[in-house]
Amino acid sequence: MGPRVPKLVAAFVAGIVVAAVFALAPTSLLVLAPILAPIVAPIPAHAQDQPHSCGGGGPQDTTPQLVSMSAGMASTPIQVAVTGAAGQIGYALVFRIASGQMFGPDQPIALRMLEIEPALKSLEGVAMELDDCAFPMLASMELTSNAEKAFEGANWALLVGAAPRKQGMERSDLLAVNGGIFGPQGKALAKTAAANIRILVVGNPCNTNAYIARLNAPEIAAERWFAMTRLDENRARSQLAQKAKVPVAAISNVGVWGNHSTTQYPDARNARIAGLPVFDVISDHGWLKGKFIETVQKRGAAVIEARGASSAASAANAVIDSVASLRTATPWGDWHSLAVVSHGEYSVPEGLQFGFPVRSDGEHWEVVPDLKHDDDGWDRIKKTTHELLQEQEMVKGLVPAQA
Ligand code: NAX
Repeated sequence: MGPRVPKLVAAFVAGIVVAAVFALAPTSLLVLAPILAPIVAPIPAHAQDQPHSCGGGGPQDTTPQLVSMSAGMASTPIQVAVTGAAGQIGYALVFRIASGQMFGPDQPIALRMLEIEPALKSLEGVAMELDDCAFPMLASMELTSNAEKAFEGANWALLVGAAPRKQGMERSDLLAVNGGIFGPQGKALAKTAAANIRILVVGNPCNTNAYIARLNAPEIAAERWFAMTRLDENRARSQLAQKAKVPVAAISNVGVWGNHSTTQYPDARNARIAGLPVFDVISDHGWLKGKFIETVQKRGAAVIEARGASSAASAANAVIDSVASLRTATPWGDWHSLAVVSHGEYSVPEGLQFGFPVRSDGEHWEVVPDLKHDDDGWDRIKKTTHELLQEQEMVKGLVPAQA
């Protein structure tokens, strides 16, 4: 690593200076906008999000002072539906939404929480605690076990609730049970959500649950559906930062390809540390090609082993990050991970809900084109594609025949 250190330090310092300029002078983004626009184009068109107050410097930026400096007070509440709101991710998530961490501190929130009947009492308790926080921007709460009601007028739907995998359950059983949830929820969204709805599916198996819901809601553009691979990206960024002994903010361009499962491919080949290729900075290439990938793939199980419960706060945090990645412009040259509908990019069959590196201009998104992979990378992408195709086959009966 010897001669690379000065380069690394210089690049990191330069990165901090650029970040500081962006953070301290939001107007510089406006000046740069015309220059950046062609770089992120062409981006598939889809309708705009509700006007919002968040004008920070990128997906990670939720700095309250900057947000309130950059926008006036919004008056119309944004309608945010959260399913499984009394579950452990739900419990970690709704307080952050209500406090303004997802949409900015000036954006009123109407929280629409869906639970199954037996969990409604527990949801009442969550609502009582939300009341007790006296969040200034929490305009209203709807508690219901009726999906159509929960999604009424929703601008965002965060589909967290899902049936857990029980002992002895095959993956196909889990898919069938969850298909029974996500098919009807797709239909309900198509019926009652706002025209500018965007949906993030978290409940597992999230890629295929998103696929099922999307195909049951042909009225909603496919580009409005997302499944969450951001927790995997965040896990990968932390692992790389710890290995390189640099702050996690120095890690960028981490894409997680494919399924949110143990076949996912966290891509260190295209990732960067302080702007430099990871393979130039971390000399332990054996670790990058092996242990790193395996650690990220199996991190969920490792958390369960240690905590006695699956990831909740980190998953809720990744939901906040995912929404921010779509609502704010991706810093120039960077990308984030989201599972989106494939249009055949990187030879991934059309229609799969596939984890890709994605960039956004705050309104529209696109899969980052022209990234290179070595043979191992392509093999891993093929493997995770194969798994998703198998899942697709297993849920054939849960989606309309024409699909
Ligand atoms: P919990 O079991 O704590 O909570 C799930 C909640 O969903 C429960 O309160 C349950 O009553 C509710 N629910 C079940 N069916 C419902 C339905 N039809 N409508 C509305 N609510 C319903 O699980 P939690 O730890 O919160 O995890 C939620 C989901 O996220 C799981 O499927 C989990 O596997 C998945 N995860 C996804 C991650 C990702 O990165 N995509 C990471 C974390 C997590 O593993």
